[in-house]
Amino acid sequence: MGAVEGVSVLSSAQLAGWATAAGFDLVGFARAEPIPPAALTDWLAQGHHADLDWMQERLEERLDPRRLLPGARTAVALASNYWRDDAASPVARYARGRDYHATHRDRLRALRRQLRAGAPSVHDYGSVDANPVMEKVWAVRAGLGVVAKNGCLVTPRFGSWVVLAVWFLDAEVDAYAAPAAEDRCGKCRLCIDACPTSAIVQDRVVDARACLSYQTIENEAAVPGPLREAMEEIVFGCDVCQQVCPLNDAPLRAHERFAPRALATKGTAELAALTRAEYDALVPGTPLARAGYDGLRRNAAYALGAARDVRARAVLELLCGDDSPKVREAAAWALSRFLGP
Ligand code: B12
Ligand code: SF4
Ligand code: SF4
Repeated sequence: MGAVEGVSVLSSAQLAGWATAAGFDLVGFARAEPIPPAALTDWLAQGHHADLDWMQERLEERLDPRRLLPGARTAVALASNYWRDDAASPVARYARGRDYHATHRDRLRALRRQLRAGAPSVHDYGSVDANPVMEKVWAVRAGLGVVAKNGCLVTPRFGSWVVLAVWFLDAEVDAYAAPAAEDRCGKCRLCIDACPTSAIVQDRVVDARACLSYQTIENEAAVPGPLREAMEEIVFGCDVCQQVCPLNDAPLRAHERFAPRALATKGTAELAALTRAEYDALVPGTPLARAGYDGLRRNAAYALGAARDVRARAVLELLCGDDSPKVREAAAWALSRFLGP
């Protein structure tokens, strides 16, 4: 560690070594300079955040890391590949294994331990998803990849099959990345055309209100009619715009932590028929907990209705008498798809 005008200067090679040892697949460094507000404020002004009200809060912190960590100088962008060649599932790939929030928090803790030992005067702030941090922007600035038309960060090595974390430091590093300025999509628009709900409203801009990821993970209210009709084989999260992407051609197999848990190996009808005891036994440690028992079965009922899967008639009839109003409503709607109103 060195120092210039009272500010510590850390070795980027050493930090990268710590990040790799902690389990991250990609690491890059950007100067922690403020983010121009227009893209975020326009997105919010259009209502693209749906009812994710926390996206509207703490905007100053979201756009300027020095509000989160006084004197922040460096953003360390970190990514983990989660792609594995597992069987098809109605659960999005990122959510099949151990919850990545827990994995990334463990990895950030390991980094912080190294920092405390190696550079005790340096302060830090770590973000995994839920913090007021624009993680894709930092990943681009730190040279990990570019934001593609599907709105995802796409990296040269793992395509877009990565989840992110950001670690701010009030120290400088000896080498910063030049952000990749290139557009990797060119004339391609496969993701825009394949999106089952036209949620990619312009290049790189996703309207959460129409996105099945939002609808299946975040929306506790009833999913609007035309959107449920698009939920065939989609129960938790959506990968369609990543699945069709040619930049995702040759991903590498991810760490064992991302291996599918038992809950994510179940089919749609099995998820609809889950008992509370099975759910309670299988859900801990997985991202599926976010939907809750009723939310997961509601989504599965929608997906069976979207597919007009007559084999699921018995389970749907059972769900019509469920304690949860939203499960009952989804099951009745699904049955009406092949039995009539
Ligand atoms: C809100 C949110 C959502 C919303 C909105 C999605 C969205 N695209 O914004 C919903 C619920 C729909 C969602 C869905 C998903 N999400 Co999400 N989500 C977030 C969250 C919390 C904030 C994103 C945000 O700030 N959006 C607001 C917009 C305005 O910001 P932005 O997209 O970053 O846009 C900036 C840049 O892209 C850039 N930009 C925009 N347009 C252009 C154009 C050009 C030319 C350039 C140069 C730059 C540029 O400027 C913008 C603002 O400065 C982040 C975690 C975090 N804290 O960052 C995860 C995050 C983006 N999600 C993630 C994932 C994995 C998903 C899903 C794949 C999950 C799934 N399988 O169901 C889907 C993908 C949907 C999609 N196609 O984008 C990962 C993305 C990993 C990756 N490789 O990109 C993140 C980073 C979480 C994490 N820690 O890993 N998500
Ligand atoms: S995650 Fe699904 S619904 Fe959302 S933009 Fe991508 S393809 Fe469309
Ligand atoms: S499918 Fe085509 S347009 Fe969409 S992100 Fe991939 S390369 Fe870009």
